[in-house]
Amino acid sequence: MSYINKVLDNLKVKFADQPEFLQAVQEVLLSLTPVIEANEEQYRKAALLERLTEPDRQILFRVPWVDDKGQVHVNTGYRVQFNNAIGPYKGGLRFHPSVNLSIIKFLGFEQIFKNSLTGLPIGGGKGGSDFDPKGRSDNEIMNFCHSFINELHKYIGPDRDVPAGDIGVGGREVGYMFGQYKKLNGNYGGVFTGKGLTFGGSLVRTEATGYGLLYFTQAMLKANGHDMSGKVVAVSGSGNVAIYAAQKAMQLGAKVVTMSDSIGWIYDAEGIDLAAVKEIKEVKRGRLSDYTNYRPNAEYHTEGRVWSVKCDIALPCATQNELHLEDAKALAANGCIAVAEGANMPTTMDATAYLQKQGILFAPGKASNAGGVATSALEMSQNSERLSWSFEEVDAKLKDIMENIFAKLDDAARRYGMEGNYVAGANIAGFEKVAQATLSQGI
Ligand code: NDP
Ligand code: 2IT
Repeated sequence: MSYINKVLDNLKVKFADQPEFLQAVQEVLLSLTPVIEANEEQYRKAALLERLTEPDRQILFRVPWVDDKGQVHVNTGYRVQFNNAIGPYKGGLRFHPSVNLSIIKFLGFEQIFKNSLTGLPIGGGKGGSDFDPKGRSDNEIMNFCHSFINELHKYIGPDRDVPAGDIGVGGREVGYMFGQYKKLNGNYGGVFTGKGLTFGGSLVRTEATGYGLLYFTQAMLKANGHDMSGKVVAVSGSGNVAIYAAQKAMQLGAKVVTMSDSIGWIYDAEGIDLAAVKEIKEVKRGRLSDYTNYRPNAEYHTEGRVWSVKCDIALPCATQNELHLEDAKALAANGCIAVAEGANMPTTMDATAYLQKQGILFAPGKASNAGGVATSALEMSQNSERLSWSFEEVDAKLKDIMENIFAKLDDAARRYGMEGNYVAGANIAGFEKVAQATLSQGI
């Protein structure tokens, strides 16, 4: 049996209850086949794949907190410190009721290769909680964040593990967590990224994942004889990634016609009014169903998904497994030329395979959404040198990083005779650096 199949078979038995983790590992390992086969004896002996798929450590903890009525609640906190071969653990925190160990492990595993692709010295980690922030007051959010850090602070630090945001965790939550960390540790180290601009945050971090997604997409389109200008774009999600992806797409001359949240989706044939979406989502923390109050001609749907709309480019920016095979078929039938993932693992494996087979350009999230964590690493650099760079400076570095990532993927895919297969390119390029660092550092 091949080394990859042996490792996958063992993981399937051991982690049968972790479907998202198994999906992420399978997607990476299967596309590494030519690299592993070329070094099979060495990697087998060093148990390299076993070491890469078993986290360095997993921290699970109780998070008790008090709501505004005095009721005590208990949630579970997670931090999976997956791999620090190339730098301190780095990755976001997700607060969503669906969070469990499988989801945090899949995200942490993806993060290893994503962070490697940025070219910056950051390892892979991820954390979060099954806490549901929806409908909670500021005071309740603060109580939860403080309690979460009361335990997590023991395990993080600027050279150890640097968390940031993800679903349900933005500037407000990072501020509360940083404040409590500082109180408990008595130092002002850059232990979080995505901080407020008045206390060590970096310009462009808020926009970085969405902007980076478009810089990557633009590079991929250009290499294949296309351009963003004049394109019709379907975006899913209406959170941090989706909003700034839509903004940059519009700046590059495209028309964004859809967005979604966990209840429904909007179609605005004239082009999404982003100021309205920002007011609904960023200011009121409300529902997209309100969008038709701002734009009466737009449609609001609670059935189906945005992928049924005719578009040239699809940008899934909400959550994992939100673009299925039937959606891929609808996109292809409607003449879509490119799918670029803003979210982590939003496209199912069969949908990815279908899109690639149809010749649709496909950008995997671990490459195309790496702009967020890359800018986090730039925030760490600014904190270390006690300086703040201008918006233009950070934005230029972000664009450069995303274009470099595209070039790395393209090169890795070509080296192994898989030109245009950016999934394989991302996994191979991300893996090569981590593998080399791991082997160099011994057992
Ligand atoms: P936000 O919490 O800001 O927004 C998430 C959006 O996705 C919201 O519109 C939300 O709807 C929707 N959503 C969340 N869960 C579901 C679900 N189960 N079904 C349908 N819709 C859902 O998160 P981000 O924008 O930060 O994250 C979006 C994706 O991008 C995630 O996959 C994340 O891991 C990934 N990512 C984020 C980065 C970052 O820097 N923030 C960096 C790289 C990747 P609602 O408004 O109803 O909650
Ligand atoms: O998935 C991701 O890359 C993030 N949520 C951002 C992580 C970070 O440390 O900025």
